[in-house]
Amino acid sequence: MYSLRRIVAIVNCSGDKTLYKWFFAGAAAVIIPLLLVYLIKNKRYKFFYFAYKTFNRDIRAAKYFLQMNVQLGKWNRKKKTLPKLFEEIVKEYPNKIAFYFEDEQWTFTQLDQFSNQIANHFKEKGYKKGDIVALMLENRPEYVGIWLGLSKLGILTALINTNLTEDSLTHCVNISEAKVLIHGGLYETVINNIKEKLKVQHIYQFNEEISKTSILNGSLNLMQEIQSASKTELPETLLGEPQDKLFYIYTSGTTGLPKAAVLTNLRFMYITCGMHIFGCFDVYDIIYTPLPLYHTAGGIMGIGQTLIYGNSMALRKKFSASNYWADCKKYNCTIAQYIGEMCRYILIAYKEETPIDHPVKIMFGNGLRPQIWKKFVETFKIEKVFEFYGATEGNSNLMNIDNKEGAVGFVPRLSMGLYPVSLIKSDEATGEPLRNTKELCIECKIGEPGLFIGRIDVNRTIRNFTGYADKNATQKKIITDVFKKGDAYFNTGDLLVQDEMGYFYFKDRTGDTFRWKGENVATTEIEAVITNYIQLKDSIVYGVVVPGTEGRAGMVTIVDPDGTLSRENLYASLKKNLPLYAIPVFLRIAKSMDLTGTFKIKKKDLQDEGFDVNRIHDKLYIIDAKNSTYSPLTNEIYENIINGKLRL
Ligand SMILES: *[C@@H]1O[C@H](CO)[C@@H](O)[C@H](O)[C@H]1NC(C)=O
Ligand SMILES: *[C@@H]1O[C@H](CO)[C@@H](O)[C@H](O)[C@H]1NC(C)=O
Ligand SMILES: *[C@@H]1O[C@H](CO)[C@@H](O)[C@H](O)[C@H]1NC(C)=O
Ligand SMILES: *[C@@H]1O[C@H](CO)[C@@H](O)[C@H](O)[C@H]1NC(C)=O
Ligand SMILES: *[C@@H]1O[C@H](CO)[C@@H](O)[C@H](O)[C@H]1NC(C)=O
Ligand SMILES: *[C@@H]1O[C@H](CO)[C@@H](O)[C@H](O)[C@H]1NC(C)=O
Ligand SMILES: *[C@@H]1O[C@H](CO)[C@@H](O)[C@H](O)[C@H]1NC(C)=O
Ligand SMILES: CC(=O)N[C@H]1CO[C@H](CO)[C@@H](O)[C@@H]1O
Repeated sequence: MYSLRRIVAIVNCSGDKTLYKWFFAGAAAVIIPLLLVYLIKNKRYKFFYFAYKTFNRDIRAAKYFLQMNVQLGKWNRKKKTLPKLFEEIVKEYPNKIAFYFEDEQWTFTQLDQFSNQIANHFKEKGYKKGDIVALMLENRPEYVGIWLGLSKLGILTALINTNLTEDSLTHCVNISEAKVLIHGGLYETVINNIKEKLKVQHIYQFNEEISKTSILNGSLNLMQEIQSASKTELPETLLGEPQDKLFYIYTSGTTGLPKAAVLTNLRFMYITCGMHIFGCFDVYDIIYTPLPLYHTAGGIMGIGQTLIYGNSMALRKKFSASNYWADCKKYNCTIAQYIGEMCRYILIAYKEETPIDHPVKIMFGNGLRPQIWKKFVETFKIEKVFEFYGATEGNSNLMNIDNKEGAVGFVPRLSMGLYPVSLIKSDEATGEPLRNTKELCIECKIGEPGLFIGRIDVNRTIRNFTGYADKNATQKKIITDVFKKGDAYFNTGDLLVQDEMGYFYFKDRTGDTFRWKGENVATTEIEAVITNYIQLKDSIVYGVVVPGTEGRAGMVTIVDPDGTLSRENLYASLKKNLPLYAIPVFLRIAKSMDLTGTFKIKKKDLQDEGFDVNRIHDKLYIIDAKNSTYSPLTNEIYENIINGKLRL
């Protein structure tokens, strides 16, 4: 393995350019003649052309992939866990800053000592490996310190979405089977409302100011409790195994109740290591993370860089579009994270002509829309964007490592066997895979959108699917008998399309496509047309149920607080660009829109409210083809639709 690592080290990102070229020349000398023979025999020139075009990219990807596998194999063999790797980092950089937060600075030693106090306290109270603690706290260094401390004891932390209230919050805490809930002072009222319904033994409250002693009746004050606890390392830290469970992370479902995905130490290490290697991150990079830490993107991909690789990180309690670049400048960040619609909000907040003044070179995240990609990187002078695709619990991750506009990643066409992800045909309306006469699934051709799936191999971390706490939910995400009897694939539930170069583009989430007048309507296509017209305003398209009609009628909600939207022009632009059946029937003009924790628009609530004039206080309109516009949806029209007097 040593010599392999040497090669990898030589051909690395910042490595010697001469050796790099030399390596390519060597590889080319072997591959090109072979390819030529193959081509002349098979007349596959086109294939050759694309293989040539993507050669550079594919060699790099192969190198990173190898590097990542070598690293993970090594950690696995040496039985490393996250707390063990963190100990090594603390030894290496005791006085380096781990976190910048507001005006605080936390060194690695401070973070380590704080987490030891947590561990020692909970050990004293009799908690042990396998116990579960639920954590609901805003972004701050203590957030990481708390779960890190618990992980040293082998305790699992359920990371609770701080935006939850009432039943959904009770549900998340309940299904985690946590014995303890730790929450921040900010959520005092929310917790007070539901605490009788929780099954936990103890509730700890964390107050921002230690001097603030008022807490909920019956709760414990976390900072006071741990004050006397020892700051020294526990022997348990050394006992963990890579397969030990670390977290429950709740998938941010835009539909249904959240599900708890199980995350092991090894998986945390895999996600972090993948980002570090594919992104060519350096230990001197300072990373800016305003993303919520209870999700994978911020809480693992981001935080992992600090805990495993020793990067300094600037945290922010809550994302703010107008402070994004100012923060990056303040903390000298060279890398910044984004998610969901964040980039669009940053663009909206930007005032033309303001000088660009920040040290950020690289951004990584998920959700940069193809429509604003170019404008974003040009406006803010971003050198590299690493857009990735992946689910917390999934085994089919992709990353765009070469700035390809709009792509979520790629898999070299030659190596689809090494990284077994596929696109298969599915029923657009239900999302169910289609099957051929042999009852097997049908693979898509280039350019054909399909359901993105990844083969499950229970023997390999990268290809495994560890499932949810809920076994039934786990089964629902697995498709069996895909390409041969007995195989199993993870179903991402997303529709992607692949081009000839191997790049993947996001098309749609299954369930986002609906049927209307016997035709399939893809919401993303309509959204693209609308976005072109309304520019950076928020909008979302979905299908709503109309009594007495087949399928779903299209509906669009647009946020237009100042009322400047012209309904005639909107109609004209939809008419021009879409077939008749795809033009939304209903239009809702909202003042603002709710977001999920990952900065996506909440479609489910809008869909449930439909076009019910009695439930919705926003302005509602219905398509009016005669007048080429959207006309107000009056109570009378609404009643007529419901009674079936007015047919759509
Ligand atoms: C949570 O558990 C408690 C106690 O078993 C139960 O009363 C409550 O209804 C549960 N709530 C939810 C939302 O599951
Ligand atoms: C706190 O709870 C205890 C027991 O449940 C009760 O006796 C006491 O009155 C409560 N105090 C306040 C301030 O609500
Ligand atoms: C950022 O860099 C500048 C110049 O090198 C330095 O003066 C400043 O202290 C740095 N800021 C932080 C938060 O480290
Ligand atoms: C996983 O490993 C076990 C035992 O080594 C073997 O029986 C099984 O076939 C393997 N499964 C796969 C999918 O490779
Ligand atoms: C894969 O996941 C299954 C189910 O959670 C688990 O039993 C198995 O140990 C995992 N295998 C590896 C190699 O992580
Ligand atoms: C899971 O599915 C089985 C069989 O379909 C059913 O009996 C069981 O109640 C389900 N469990 C849960 C928690 O939904
Ligand atoms: C729409 O057209 C109808 C005739 O087709 C007309 O009576 C009505 O006034 C028009 N409404 C508007 C808002 O222009
Ligand atoms: C990400 C986030 O915090 N979203 C929402 C959480 O809830 C508050 C108020 O309930 C909203 O203001 C946030 O936008």
